[in-house]
Amino acid sequence: MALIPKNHPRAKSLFIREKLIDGFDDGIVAKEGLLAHGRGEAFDYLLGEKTTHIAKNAIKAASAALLLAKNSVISVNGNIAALSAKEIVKLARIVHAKIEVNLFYTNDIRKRNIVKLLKKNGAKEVLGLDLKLQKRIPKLDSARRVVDKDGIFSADVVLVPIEDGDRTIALKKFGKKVITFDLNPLSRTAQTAHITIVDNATRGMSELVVCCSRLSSKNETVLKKILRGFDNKNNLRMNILEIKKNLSRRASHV
Ligand code: PTJ
Repeated sequence: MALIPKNHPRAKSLFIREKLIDGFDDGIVAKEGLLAHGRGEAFDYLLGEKTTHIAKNAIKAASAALLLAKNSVISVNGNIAALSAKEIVKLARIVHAKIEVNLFYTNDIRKRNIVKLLKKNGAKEVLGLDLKLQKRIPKLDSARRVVDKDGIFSADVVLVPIEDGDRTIALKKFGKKVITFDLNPLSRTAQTAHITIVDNATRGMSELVVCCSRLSSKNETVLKKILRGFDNKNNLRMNILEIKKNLSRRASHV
């Protein structure tokens, strides 16, 4: 791990970056995952590197959707495993979700490393390795089409953090409710998902765990009301305007 002084003005962002690099060295993160993180970092910078009230509202809606789900699945790729393994396991426990490893740059060794990491963090069962249970998501060409029969294939709600656009579209067409973390409100994933949490997944996953735990005592009527009150188009619009507002403020202080 590189030596990062705690008082460095960008220390938090640099620590997150180190997690990804360690994840790459440990065979968890794909090389392309480092580039994907860089793209996310740029948007995080423009959003002020904090969980905005807009993101908090999306997190509330995502919590309601996860708590109302009958068969929810958290889809895990290399990046989210390296950033939030502990939170994935906590979240799965609170909302009774299954955990499935599903990679864009598919690689059996990396899959097994991710499963090991999740189990080290307390996961009892992780789907995605059993060849006998493999099924295909229709209308999807990437390796991500191969999913577990008892996991993503039969899920009603799927959380797909740090995702590529194709699968979100295919999952939605296949009738799944899709929740994502994507720092880029303009990406295809962000624009396609039912609920887009525009926040750094590292921060947002912790918030989601807290929010799910808080709302877990609420009844169906309350949760459904929260969900009905959420509009993803408006959510994305507000995030884009937040970036515009931040840029305007900076422009007037150059
Ligand atoms: O581990 P694999 O093989 O499944 O590969 C995972 C990656 C991330 C490489 C793959 O899914 C990919 O190429 O994704 P994309 O198409 O680059 O999309 C990633 C999206 O997530 C982009 O819109 C980024 O801005 C966003 N993003 C990156 N890091 C974060 C993020 N969003 C939230 N939190 C982050 N930390």
